[in-house]
Amino acid sequence: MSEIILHHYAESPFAEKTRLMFGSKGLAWRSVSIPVVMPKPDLLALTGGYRRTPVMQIGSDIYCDTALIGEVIERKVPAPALFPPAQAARARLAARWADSALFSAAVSYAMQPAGLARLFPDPSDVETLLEDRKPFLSGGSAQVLIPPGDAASVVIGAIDWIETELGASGGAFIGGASSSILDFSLYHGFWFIHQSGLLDGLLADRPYVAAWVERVRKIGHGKPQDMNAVEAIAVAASSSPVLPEPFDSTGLDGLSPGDPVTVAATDYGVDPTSGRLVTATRSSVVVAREDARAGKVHVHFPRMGFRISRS
Ligand SMILES: N[C@@H](CCC(=O)N[C@@H](CS)C(=O)NCC(=O)O)C(=O)O
Repeated sequence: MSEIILHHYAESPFAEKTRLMFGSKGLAWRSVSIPVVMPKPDLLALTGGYRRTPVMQIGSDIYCDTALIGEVIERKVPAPALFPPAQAARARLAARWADSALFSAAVSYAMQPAGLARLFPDPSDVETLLEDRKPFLSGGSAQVLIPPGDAASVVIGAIDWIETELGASGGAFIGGASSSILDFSLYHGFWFIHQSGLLDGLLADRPYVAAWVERVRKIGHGKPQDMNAVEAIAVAASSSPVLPEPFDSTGLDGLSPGDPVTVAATDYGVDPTSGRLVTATRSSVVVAREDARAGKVHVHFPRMGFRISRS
């Protein structure tokens, strides 16, 4: 099996979610550092347009979005389960809320003046970041940054839910004795607030959440080893994509394999990837594209949260 390569940057909450998912499964993986802001020419050589963080590569298969990355590594290493079958719906539903509403609230909370000073000691970095993320505030269906009061309500509410549940269940993790997607999706927003120096104040009288944060942190990142982007692109160029899963036309409005399509996120960071439809299942879609440096790559996206359009 080709190695798992993660394209990410240290400060990204969704990358931290993924690093912990890898850690929970004890994975060995290669770590490619990508820029925090555009341009990201090496990443786009692989994705063809998708710019969000992180992206997972296995050979010449490129997996976008952490919801899909979780499902793919679950198939490779089923235990311990990220998605325990008996919690299949509730775990994914709660993770989806955490990855959208709680993530936006956590980032907005952390970026209040006291947090910004800690996150970005150089104020010009804040300006660069906000300029880069401007398109995230329009064009899609969701805005990442929300007003501070709204953000505080969501963050504090979520902390109180977790405190009550862990106190009542006596579980080490949200779903019970083992970690699952619920822990990783709920945790990464708090991790970002922690980076801003503002988490301790929120958890002063929330002992169960404080202990859980520490437990999740200790899961660690598995076994990462650095790789540079040029090497990763060479891996793609010398590999062939895996055999596609059977095509399921459900909800595809007459599209067939081979048709030219674009696939783009619907919430924010909506930059499209163009190519030929390779296959679609009820849960994922795969687009083939040629890149001058990476050669023929298959780019995989989840169906939920992404729009497939004929081009
Ligand atoms: N739904 C996506 C969200 C990813 C996301 O929003 N990542 C942030 C970083 S934590 C991002 O892409 N920011 C812009 C960038 O890195 O270019 C996922 O689960 O992967």
